[in-house]
Amino acid sequence: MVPELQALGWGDDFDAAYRAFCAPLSPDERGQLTPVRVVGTSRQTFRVRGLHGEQEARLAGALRRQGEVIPALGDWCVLQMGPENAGRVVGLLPRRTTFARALGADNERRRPQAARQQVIAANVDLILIVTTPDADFDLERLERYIQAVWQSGARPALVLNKTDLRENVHWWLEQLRTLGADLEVHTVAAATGEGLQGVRALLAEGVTLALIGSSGVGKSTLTNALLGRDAALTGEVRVSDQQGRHTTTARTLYLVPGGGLLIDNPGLRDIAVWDADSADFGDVEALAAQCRFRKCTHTTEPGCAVQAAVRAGDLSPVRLAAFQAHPARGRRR
Ligand SMILES: Nc1nc2c(ncn2[C@@H]2O[C@H](COP(=O)(O)OP(=O)(O)OP(=O)(O)O)[C@@H](O)[C@H]2O)c(=O)[nH]1
Ligand SMILES: [Mg+2]
Ligand SMILES: [Zn+2]
Repeated sequence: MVPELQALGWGDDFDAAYRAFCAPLSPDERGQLTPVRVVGTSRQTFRVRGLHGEQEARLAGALRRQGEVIPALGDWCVLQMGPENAGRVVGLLPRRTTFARALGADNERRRPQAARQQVIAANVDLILIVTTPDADFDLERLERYIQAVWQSGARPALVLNKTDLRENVHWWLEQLRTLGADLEVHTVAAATGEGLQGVRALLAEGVTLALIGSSGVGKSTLTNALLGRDAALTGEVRVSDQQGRHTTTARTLYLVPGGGLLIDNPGLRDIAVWDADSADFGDVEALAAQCRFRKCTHTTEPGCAVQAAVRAGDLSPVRLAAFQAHPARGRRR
């Protein structure tokens, strides 16, 4: 596999999906295409990175009309190359993981036609939930975050930051351990560099890691420490109530020197998580019933009705990813 793409998180599954996308095209058409990863998003354009470095790209009209499949940060896309920064995203490859938040009723009233979930990041392998030994510390909220991460298909781990502020770090650590025996917990002080080697070790070649947590817990400070440069803006926390100021607003996927990819998210107020128990995948299950194999995993099997529906545009790859990541899925079989 191409090393440049591998460093960006490419894998056999994306490769197979990309080939399938290209298969019906003429060699000429195929020659205009290249796989890219979304490394930055703004309202109208995407920043994408692939074999030809980084560039801005627009979403092809046909894709834009299918509101549900708008590429998100971390997505692998098919880019139709053009003259400088005139590339167009013409395809979205199926996601490995989808970290999304349900949109509130308020948002739905204003944009009734919009998708009911907002994808925060796609194809993230590991999500570090950052908290601090102070007023932010809330085991119940952390538990909700952990659930949300599992639902996304990614693996959760915890980071207790600002340990330089406490003598009794051990006590806080014990509290976090009650959240799960196999849950990895890292204690760090991002501001001083203390304890970072454990987090650094997670950033292997091609691994995508994302940071979530309240505003002010030090996600951007940790990002800068891992990148070795001041890439992300950081902000003081308010003295009055210890709350952060929502410093981070832009969303970027950084390439970490030495390997791995990192997403520094804006502080979450609280995630209205995609409700696991009420999720209804009747449409996907009806398709799955038509697969050739009873134990089909709907990935690469021949005769898979689910993948066929995705290819035909009848089933959104986002929805399939949500179905694949769903914790209750295994139980129903
Ligand atoms: N004492 C101490 N302060 C820290 C540490 N890490 C970060 N801070 C401070 O905490 C404040 C907030 O840090 P940020 O990195 O901006 O927090 P954030 O999580 O990115 O916040 P948002 O972008 O608003 O979500 C800054 O003043 C940092 O200097 C640490 O390890 N120890
Ligand atoms: Mg920040
Ligand atoms: Zn199948």
